[in-house]
Amino acid sequence: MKIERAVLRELPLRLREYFEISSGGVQERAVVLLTLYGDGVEGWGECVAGEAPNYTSETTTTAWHVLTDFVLPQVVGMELETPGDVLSRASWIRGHRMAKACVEMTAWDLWARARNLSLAEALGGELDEVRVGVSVGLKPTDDDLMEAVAGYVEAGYARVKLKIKPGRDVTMLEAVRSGFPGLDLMADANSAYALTDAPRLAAMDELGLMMIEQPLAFDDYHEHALLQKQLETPVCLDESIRSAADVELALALGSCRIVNIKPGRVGGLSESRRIHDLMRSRGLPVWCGGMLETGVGRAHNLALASLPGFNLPGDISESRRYWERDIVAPEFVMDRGAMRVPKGPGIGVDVDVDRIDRLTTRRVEFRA
Ligand code: OSB
Ligand code: MG
Repeated sequence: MKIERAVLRELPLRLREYFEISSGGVQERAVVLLTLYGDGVEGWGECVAGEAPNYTSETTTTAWHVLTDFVLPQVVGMELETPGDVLSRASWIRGHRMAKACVEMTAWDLWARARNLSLAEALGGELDEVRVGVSVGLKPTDDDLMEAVAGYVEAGYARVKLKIKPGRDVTMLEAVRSGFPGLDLMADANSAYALTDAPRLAAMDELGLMMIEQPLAFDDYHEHALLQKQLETPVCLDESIRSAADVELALALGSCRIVNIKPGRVGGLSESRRIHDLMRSRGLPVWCGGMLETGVGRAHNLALASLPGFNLPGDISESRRYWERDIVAPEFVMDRGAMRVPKGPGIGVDVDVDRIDRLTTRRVEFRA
């Protein structure tokens, strides 16, 4: 199929709650959405870059620049055999995986719709529903955190992830653990620690955490390997993993035992599937991360998480955990800790284009 047209939009959307991680916080999201057209259908995708470069070096602004000045002009007009082909003309571009992933994921939706397949089917997904968890941001006090966790446990989430940083860690986690003894619980440091903090991180071994996510530097493998040797709790890498090659390196060094896959971070769904296949072939678990997406990005994540190797609950929470009102219909809801994978063509949800157009603050269009 030929990619005939692309429309890139940016719109502000306010999270219901301020979300804080060790490296910064956000409430006003700048949502970047791409639409690709071809064969009488359209595909939708979302760029997961944040507003500030505190998770990876990309931002919504760098993604906008790379998409409009380099990637989209090369992609529009090209013929696709498989969705992954869309990036063949962009392979000379170093980095900018979130920008590239946005195009690749949109091409997957387009391609699946043109074949009347759900995105999950197109990817080889097997599960009809996926177990999901929730990621809870840093809160000012332990009381605030306990209240938030109680609400999510009540809602039925299959596991709870708590953001940590030095000073908001062992004591805070102990409080949550004693309040919720049987809860599937994990911690995410977003690179807030140094190897010299190993004893502090080892103190968390007593808490029965499923894993500690990205304790050390975003670009480090060696020190994560040295740390993993000192911990019983599995290390899960997030920020450090940009590709299947990175996973090979991390496994060879012993830097982690679990990998979080975010298609936006690794350059798209094709690379996500390679990571899934690699981890599965080693008998190691993966789970799908999230980037505070709207329903568009969430739909992509959910389809990916229907692959059989996603054996731990993902950061794929209900629409209402993020937004007063989502931009897709139906909104994403959970039933007893699980979310149904949409069965309709492509991402399987309707995108509210009228509302998106009303909210859009910048828009660029490319035609073949
Ligand atoms: O580290 O997983 C992370 C959000 C923004 C940046 C980094 C992370 C997160 C989350 C949110 O944890 C997960 C979600 O989308 O629910
Ligand atoms: Mg993380």
